Amino acid sequence: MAKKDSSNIVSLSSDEKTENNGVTVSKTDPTNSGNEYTAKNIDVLEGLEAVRKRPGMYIGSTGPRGLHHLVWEIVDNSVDEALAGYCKNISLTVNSDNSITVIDDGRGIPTDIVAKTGKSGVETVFTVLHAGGKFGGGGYKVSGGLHGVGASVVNALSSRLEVEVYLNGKIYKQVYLRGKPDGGLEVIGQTDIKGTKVTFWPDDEVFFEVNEDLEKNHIAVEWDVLVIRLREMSFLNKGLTITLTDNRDPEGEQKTERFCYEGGIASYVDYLNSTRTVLHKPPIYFEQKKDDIVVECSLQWTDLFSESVYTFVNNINTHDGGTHLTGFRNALTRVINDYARKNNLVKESEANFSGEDVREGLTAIVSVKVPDPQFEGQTKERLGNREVQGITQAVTSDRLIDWLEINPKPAKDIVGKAIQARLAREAAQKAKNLIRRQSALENSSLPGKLADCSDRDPANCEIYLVEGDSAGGSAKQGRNRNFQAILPLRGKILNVERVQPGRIYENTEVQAMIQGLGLSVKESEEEKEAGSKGTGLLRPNAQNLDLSKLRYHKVIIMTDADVDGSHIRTLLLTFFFRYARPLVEQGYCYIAQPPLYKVEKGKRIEYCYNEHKLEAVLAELGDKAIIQRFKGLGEMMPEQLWETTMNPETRTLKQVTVEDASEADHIFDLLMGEAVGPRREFIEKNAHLVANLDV
Ligand code: TSJ
Repeated sequence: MAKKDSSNIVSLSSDEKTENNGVTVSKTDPTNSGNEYTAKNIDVLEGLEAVRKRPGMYIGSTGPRGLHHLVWEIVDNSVDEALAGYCKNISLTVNSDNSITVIDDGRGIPTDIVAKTGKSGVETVFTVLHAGGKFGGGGYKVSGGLHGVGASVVNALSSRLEVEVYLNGKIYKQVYLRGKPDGGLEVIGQTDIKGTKVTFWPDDEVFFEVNEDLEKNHIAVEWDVLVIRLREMSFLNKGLTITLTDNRDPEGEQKTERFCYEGGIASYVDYLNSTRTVLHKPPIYFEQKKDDIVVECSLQWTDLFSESVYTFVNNINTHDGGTHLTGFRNALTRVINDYARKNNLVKESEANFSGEDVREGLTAIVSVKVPDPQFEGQTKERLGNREVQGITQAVTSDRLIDWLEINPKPAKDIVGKAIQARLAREAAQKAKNLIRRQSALENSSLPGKLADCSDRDPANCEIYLVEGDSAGGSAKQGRNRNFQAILPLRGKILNVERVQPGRIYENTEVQAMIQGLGLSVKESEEEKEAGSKGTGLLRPNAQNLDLSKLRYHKVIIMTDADVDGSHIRTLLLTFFFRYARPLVEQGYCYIAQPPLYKVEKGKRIEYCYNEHKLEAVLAELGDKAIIQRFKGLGEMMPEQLWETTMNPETRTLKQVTVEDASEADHIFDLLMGEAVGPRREFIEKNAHLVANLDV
């Protein structure tokens, strides 16, 4: 795989070194002249200046998500090294001063001079935009979405960065301050290990959050975010050990977790299905290489009604699927239909299973390694490489045919599940047609619980989806009825995973949302192909939502700022993600931010949206101040609710992105993969993941 490309690297002995504008260059390199170095040096500085000027362009945001992005940018380099087969252990430590250290036992970043830049490999990686992995070439690089912008971006956005390389028996070290070398790459000692260690201090000038009073708050990486992604990375890289340590506890207590899964993505499927009833054990697993493309899949059917299929390219989650997913799905549909017919499990007169029929209850991971991945779509989360489709399809077909042959008992159960799914689909279609007819009669019927607004122009209008009747009451009184509608949802909306797709419409809360929002359905491509006449079923991953009759251009989820509230928010986001994704994609979905506390002293009233702010306010107002904690929206006076959460002049709204909704869906899956007790705990621990959407 990644071989050293000697044409790019000129080894350098000390007597051949010369300095040029602070850049160490090689005299022996015939392709470079002094002037060129100067020009290149300026280029480089401009590059890193540009990163500091517009960090968002490179890492998406300067909030929590951008901060975590820095971590992944560094970790990805070590994972690449593991992907190339040279690294077995990665450790990530969050230090007490909020700096982050990543260590791997790979080959070590090359220290030789790179001809094109005239700098050491190390300095090139940290100071030249997009220089990562320029040596060697080949191999499978992480380079999707915002990933792969390079270590130089992390360097530019860190107040300080230290790198140590353990190579050739020596310890090399270099330090950078806000992206600029603070001295050269120096040998500081001897060693008999190999690897790379990087510590960086994310720049406080760049990363912060602004609170409601426009004050800057420091932000820090979050344990749970790191755990979820690092666990996923070790699932995706069979046998790779990743250790996470957090040394930030003020009492000095160290938190640490180690991830290593010999079963790779089969362990991932086991994990996701740990509380589900499965149709066969262990999960199906295969890995095969064809024309430089590695296809690795694991799949297991459960008795659930939904499908949970996650796809990855070079360890990156491709939320929008792509050619690998299409190939995988095609293989599945064909092979299972063929198998069912060959073994007389379906009658000749019966129609084929649809793709959705065979995927009902399926949990699967599809992970491909592609040398030059092309990412498409709005969020660059869909794989575009055409060649991957046929290869994934061929590999999946071959291996699935073999598995079904060797495992006739579970094979029969899987076909049985598809038969049930098809029956349910046909029954649901009848029910749906009934609803159609009803709504055709009552046409503009709106749910009884909806308190509508008077304005009829959707562009001006907002609807609040509110948890519970008491909060609904406060919201109805507090709102501006000209343009704000309130839809109270009673209790928890159903768990869309445990319900047959067609039957979600039987849930009154879901019906109320669909009718209230004015959602309708276009015929899906799959239904068109199947030749069915407008079944109009909203299906998982549906792109067939018709938003032309959407009644409000802001759909605002307003739930309590507690654990149950965040659970309901997760459920709603999961519902939107699976059944109404265009609503999120087109930016119509928002989350309201109700305050947690009210502090009063004399005439002065302050609302606090988090504990930090509460502490600051209490410190300022002293102990004469009075602490009211809002346990729920229903406890707030209508005027308070208006002032803090609903008034466009004073409120904060967070717009939900597809990524957020997808994350909620994924977290939801993880929640359901846990046992009941731990699941509850997990929801509590991760409530903030959904709460702190970073826009
Ligand atoms: F880039 C970085 F600074 F962010 C970083 C890189 C951070 C960390 C923690 C590790 C790494 C890193 C890089 N680990 N391992 C490597 N390997 C290489 O850069 C490397 C080594 C040898 C060859 C070769 O072709 O001989 C090629 C590469 C890419």
